[in-house]
Amino acid sequence: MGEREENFIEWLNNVLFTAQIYDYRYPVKGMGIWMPYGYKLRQNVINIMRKLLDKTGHEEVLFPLLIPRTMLEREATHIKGFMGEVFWVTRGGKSRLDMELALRPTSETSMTTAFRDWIQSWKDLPLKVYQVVSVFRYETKSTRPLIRVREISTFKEAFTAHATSEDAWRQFREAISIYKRFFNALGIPYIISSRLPWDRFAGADETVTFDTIMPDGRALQIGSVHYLGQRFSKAFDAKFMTEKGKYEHIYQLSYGISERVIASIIAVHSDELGPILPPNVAPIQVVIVPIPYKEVEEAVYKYARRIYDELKRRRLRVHLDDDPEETPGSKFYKWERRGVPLRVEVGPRDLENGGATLVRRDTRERLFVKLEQLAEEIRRTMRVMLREMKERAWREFKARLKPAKSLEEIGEVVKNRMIAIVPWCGSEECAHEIEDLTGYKILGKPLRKPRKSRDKCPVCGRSSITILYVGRSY
Ligand code: 5CA
Ligand code: ZN
Repeated sequence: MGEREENFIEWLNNVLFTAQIYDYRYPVKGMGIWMPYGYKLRQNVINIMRKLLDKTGHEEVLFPLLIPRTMLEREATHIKGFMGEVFWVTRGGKSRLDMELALRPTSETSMTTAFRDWIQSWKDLPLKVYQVVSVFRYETKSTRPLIRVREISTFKEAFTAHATSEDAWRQFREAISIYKRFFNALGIPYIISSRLPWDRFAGADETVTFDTIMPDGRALQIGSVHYLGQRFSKAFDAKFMTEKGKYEHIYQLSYGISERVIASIIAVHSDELGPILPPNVAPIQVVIVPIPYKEVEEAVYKYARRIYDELKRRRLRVHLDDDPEETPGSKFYKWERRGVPLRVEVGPRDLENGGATLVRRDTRERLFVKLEQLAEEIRRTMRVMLREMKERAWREFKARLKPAKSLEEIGEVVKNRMIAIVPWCGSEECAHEIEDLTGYKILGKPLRKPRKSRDKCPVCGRSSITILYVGRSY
């Protein structure tokens, strides 16, 4: 067991800084800085999401950060859930504000306000928008870099409005499918579960979440989809005219992800040295390291530069590290720790043979490739690598899901850094008992239809109709 499993948050914090992704030393609790390399990674990840959303008819918007108190408090369940987490702006210069302004903790209230003004008739529906913004939550649980921040600076939140509940539920399934494609593209394994009623988003009738598992065995919620129904539209009086000329309240959803996705990429694709960035989002896909020898130094550098130009021309994200002051060995180490998926070594032998040596960050496999085939071979290797990284991540993930038949077994499974799969009779009391007696958290139940099985609920002994995922979580 290494640092990654034993002391994951420490490890993550160090790796984020060493790889020059994220600097978590900013002197406000729960707020960190995206460094240039990390910002590029973040941008590449967001762009995958943007493409998926744009392709499915979502449009990007940008709302004000501040929400007037009355607007935020308009839907009762919502504000009840968020009240303790809101940052307030109470002054402007020297004067007290008449109306206090909240730093948005989420945007259901401002979105519904705009929807009321934008939507007149059924012809305006469905409406699907999203934004990528900062939201602020005065988190009271311990803050962690990327994983639990107070300024969530990479919050992608989507909001949709529908004429019927059927259409809203169809959208619910579409949102889940978009997130599946998103996490699959990044090779992040997940379980999808329906949250139990007391664990839903404040103001939602149903919450489905995506959870992955960190190296220390704790679950991390990396995305959620909420069915809001007409709760907000009724509170805000957001109506539309139906085809028959009647007025009805719109049906709504919201769904979101955050920088937890970046933390997960690093956590699931890494070794003791640090991250192994998936080639499709890596800011640098290939680093070229010349290995100069006496006499042929100039020729090697020139050849490396030629390879750089060629790969650049072929639209690869490539970096040439030709600093003569640093040894190749030290460069290898440096770029490995920054997670660059591929390295091209160029030495006198490669020069002689008219090629270069390609090295994978994950398996360290080496391959000599002729110059004419280099760009093509890099692309092929990146595809293979992504597939194998994904398979490895899923294998490790599945090994951490383990059935547990009794409360004692739940304890053992979770202590061994795994998530327990527990048969459940369906009674909410039994679910509460499981949480109270084990001290662990129920992540949720699978989406599939309940079905009687031979397994027994560990609390009441009745037949189970579904299962619960139980573990530690962030
Ligand atoms: N309005 C809805 C949909 S965007 C919403 O706010 N849902 S949420 O509260 O579940 O947040 C969406 C996702 O943001 C969560 O699934 C989780 O992955 C992430 N998230 C929530 N709080 C934090 C936090 N403090 N730091 C980092 N990520 C967070
Ligand atoms: Zn039971």
